[in-house]
Amino acid sequence: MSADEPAAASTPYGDTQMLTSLVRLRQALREVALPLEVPEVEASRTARQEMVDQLEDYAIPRVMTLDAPLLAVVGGSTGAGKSTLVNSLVGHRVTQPGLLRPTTRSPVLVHHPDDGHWFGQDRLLPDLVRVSHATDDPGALQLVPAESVPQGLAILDAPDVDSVEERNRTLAAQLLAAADLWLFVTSAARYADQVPWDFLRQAADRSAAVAIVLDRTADDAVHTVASHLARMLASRGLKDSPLFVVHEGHVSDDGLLPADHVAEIRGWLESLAADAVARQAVVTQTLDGAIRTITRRTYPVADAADEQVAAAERLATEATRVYDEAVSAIIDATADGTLLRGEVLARWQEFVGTGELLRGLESRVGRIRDRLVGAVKGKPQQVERVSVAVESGLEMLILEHAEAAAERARTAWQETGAGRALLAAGGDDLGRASRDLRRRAERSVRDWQRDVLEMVRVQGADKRSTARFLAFGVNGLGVALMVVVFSYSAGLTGAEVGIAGGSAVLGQKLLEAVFGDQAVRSLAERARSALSARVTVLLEEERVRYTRLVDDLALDPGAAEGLRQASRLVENARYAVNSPTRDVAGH
Ligand SMILES: Nc1nc2c(ncn2[C@@H]2O[C@H](COP(=O)(O)OP(=O)(O)O)[C@@H](O)[C@H]2O)c(=O)[nH]1
Ligand SMILES: [Mg+2]
Repeated sequence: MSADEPAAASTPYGDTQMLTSLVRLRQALREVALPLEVPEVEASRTARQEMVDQLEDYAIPRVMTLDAPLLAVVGGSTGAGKSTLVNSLVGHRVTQPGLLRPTTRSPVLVHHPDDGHWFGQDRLLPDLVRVSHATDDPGALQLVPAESVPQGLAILDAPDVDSVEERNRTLAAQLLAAADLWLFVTSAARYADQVPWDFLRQAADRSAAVAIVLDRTADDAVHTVASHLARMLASRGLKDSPLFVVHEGHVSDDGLLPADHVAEIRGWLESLAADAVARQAVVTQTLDGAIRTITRRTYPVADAADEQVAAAERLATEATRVYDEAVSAIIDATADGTLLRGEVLARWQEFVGTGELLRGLESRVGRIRDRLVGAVKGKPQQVERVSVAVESGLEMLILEHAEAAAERARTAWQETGAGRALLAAGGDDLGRASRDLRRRAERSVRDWQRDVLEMVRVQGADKRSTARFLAFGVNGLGVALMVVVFSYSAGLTGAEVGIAGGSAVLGQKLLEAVFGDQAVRSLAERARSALSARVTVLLEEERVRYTRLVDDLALDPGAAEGLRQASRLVENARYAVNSPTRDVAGH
């Protein structure tokens, strides 16, 4: 036996370029976030996890310790004879055979006593706790030293690939992904089953070294089954895999088959263990295949990461669009005369009076002014009523639009799985305006009214004592300015004067009489943009309830490219390893 020959020392796989690039790839895979429920995301998550697992369980520790013993993992269907085969190869019972099974059982790894240090916790399969006795813990790996196992080779009895227990199936897959060599056991009864072939197809895809064991097959069926099986293997890319037949035999009370039934396969394993070059070839084939497959599989995961970023952007854009529209709709409605109806108009008319005041408005400004003064005088509580009507009119307008926007944003998000999941996670009823919006809108509208009064006050600083200013007062001029703002874009002038428009024009004339045309235009402009700003802020807080859900995902738009880059570095390292310009010693 030559197991401790330093074969790996001369293997280019052992160089640091490969190791560092694999570690970096694992990191990049871990960093890719796939939180949004877009179509097919579950498959991407699974793929990513499988790759991380295989890097941690196998590829990285394998590259670090290339001269570790070859690990043969015995896999296959329930009752195929795996455990009996392992016991028979070892020569005594090391693993529990039988059809009556506990729901889970920790896998058993049998190795030569001198090889024990290769299988510590920090090596292959680091998440399986090493134990020295049989347990029912599927998170444990039982290590069994046995003199009869050749140095340089270890055998692992894996759970059934088709176990009724999902945990067992997952563990079987994890263990096979960490194998240097698959010893895949099947039987006459099971060799055509779908599940084992799904596994074998994966092995073929990643060029894992596979040996097939046809077990528990009656002598008279061996020829037919073996030739059929060989054809199936050939057509599935496994024609180079050796096929061993273990004839159905009497199982001893110790659970062992007669030694000669397993002699051929035992001899093959021993010669592999003894031949450092052949053993290294098996390890390298499987390792290289695993690494090649992982690099290839990172690209769809990177695409999935891009898709996450795109989906997040679509959701945020959708919510933003809905709320932008709501802001525009509110701002339009505050300027197109919409607000000069109902309550606001009625209160305003009470304040300024109507009818005869409107008649001849254009031609007799001076006289109207006098009459207005007369009409306004002594009615301070009516100014207050206009102000209250404006306040509730604006609030209602804002609430209605916020309510409709919330509903529309929810409807838009409901259309995709990603949106639905975010809405569900969002907890609060996002389809409604937020509960404190009414309170915030109230405050905001009052603040705006204060803004307007302040503008009037500042504008009138040098006119405080004029008769006109005094006649209307800051409050009276303030509501007039609000009314002017509400008709701002309506173009309600001259010949088109209706009742609402006429009232607005009246407000405008009133202001002009005090401040002059130019000043009124600028006041109206400023009052209007102050209102727009406040509405924008209010609705922004409503929108953020949606976009925060997306922002909280903290998706990194560069993650996908980072992953592709990491994958390319591994490919480069593989190329360097496999490059024909490199001699055997890896120089
Ligand atoms: N007669 C006979 N029984 C076998 C043979 N191999 C396995 N068995 C029995 O089949 C059952 C299942 O075998 P086991 O090794 O536990 O299969 P596993 O599920 O693949 O591990 C056990 O009761 C074994 O004793 C064989 O070659 N001949
Ligand atoms: Mg078993």
